[in-house]
Amino acid sequence: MQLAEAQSNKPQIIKTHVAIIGGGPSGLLLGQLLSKKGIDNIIVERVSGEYVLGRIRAGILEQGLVSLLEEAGVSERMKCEGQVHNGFDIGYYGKKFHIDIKALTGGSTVMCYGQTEVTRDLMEARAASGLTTYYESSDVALHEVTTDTPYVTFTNNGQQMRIECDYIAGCDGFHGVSRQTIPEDKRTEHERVYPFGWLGLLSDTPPVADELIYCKTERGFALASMRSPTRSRYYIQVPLSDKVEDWSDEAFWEELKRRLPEDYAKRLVTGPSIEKSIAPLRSFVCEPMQWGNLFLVGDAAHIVPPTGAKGLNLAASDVATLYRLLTKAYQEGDKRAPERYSEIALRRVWHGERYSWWLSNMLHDFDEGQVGGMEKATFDSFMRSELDFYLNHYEGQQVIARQYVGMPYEDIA
Ligand code: FAS
Ligand code: PHB
Repeated sequence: MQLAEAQSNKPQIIKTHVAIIGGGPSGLLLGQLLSKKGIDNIIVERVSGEYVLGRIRAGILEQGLVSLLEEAGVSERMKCEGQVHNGFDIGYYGKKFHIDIKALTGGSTVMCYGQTEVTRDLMEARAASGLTTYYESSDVALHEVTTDTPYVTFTNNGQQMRIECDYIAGCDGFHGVSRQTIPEDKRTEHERVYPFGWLGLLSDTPPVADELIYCKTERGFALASMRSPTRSRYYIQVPLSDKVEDWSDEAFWEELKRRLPEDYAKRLVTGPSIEKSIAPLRSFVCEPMQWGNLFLVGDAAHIVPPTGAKGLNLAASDVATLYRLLTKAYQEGDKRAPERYSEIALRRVWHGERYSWWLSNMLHDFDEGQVGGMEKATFDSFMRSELDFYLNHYEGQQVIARQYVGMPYEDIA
């Protein structure tokens, strides 16, 4: 064996406090916050940074996430370019209801600022901090996570690598390796796969309204969102059997017009799509969210249908909990603090899961014969009446608004 080959097969060993698997928003935000507390960390990411930025995902940030980005020192551009939203509309079979979240919650609002931009800001801050990220890594594997000396092995640029650390944060999304590291008989996975998907379109056209519009119609769900005053993000519910190539831009715009309230449909500005994709919808929770010194964060532990704009925001509350507990361990010597992560994180995760499942049931058209153990027509009638009640009562609108802005983060005493 050549010397060079022998060297590349001999793992290069690096040490850090926390090894972070995944360089999406969860991993990047956790890394930035830990670094601010003097807790060293390394990110191992499977794809390139450009590929991560190419994913078009979430658009609504809860106040909790906005505050975390401020704490991480990466909120400047968001404050300049993001748009504070005080409410949103719900179109209900052509009727329009305005949910004034600011009035209904005593002042809370949400920030409209794309996940792509959050990720870009975090990447730039990480690079500026000189923190290490190994992009385009393969064969990532987690080892001895239930001991005090866990480690991560992977291949990067042909070199075998080994990170020796105190803790591993599994921020590697739904298809990552971290959740699989928890023995199957030690984890419980809850799942609901929805019988439809969201066909999303991004266009450099002015948004049809200043705030979001969620639509429930006989033809199915639609959502009008945005990324800036010149860039719009739209979604329509489609059958799972649809393929994105089945949908021309023109067909998309025509269907969206049929689902928007009439006054919005009339003023919709259409244009060429710059991105178009179909996302499947599922509710998913893995319990527990930790195993020894491995902690699952964000989509690695849970998935929500995007109806309630909770996916990215639940990832953020996981990060908030984990970083504060790890800070107690390193700065206060409270080595048992991280043991509380899963219990605390799951309380807020289940709130977000139920809210997203509940809104999805009310706002979508279920075209499967049996839903919830009853005929589709019966389920539709129940859901139509439920949404009608919540929209037509102040207390009902308060319930919708309270969770849309996000439940408070638990104090970590
Ligand atoms: P992510 O999946 O974003 O990041 C995980 C990272 O880990 C990825 O970069 C991946 O490459 C990497 N990785 C995977 N396996 C690895 C391995 N073995 N080793 C190293 N790295 C590995 N949420 C909303 O609120 N609103 C929306 O509209 C919305 N739309 C969505 C559309 C789609 C198609 C998807 C998939 C999700 C959507 N979400 C939405 C949810 C989404 O925003 C997530 O909640 C958010 O990306 C969570 O961030 P992370 O936990 O960092 O996971
Ligand atoms: C988005 O802008 O992508 C978005 C906004 C709100 C949602 C889902 C997606 O509930």
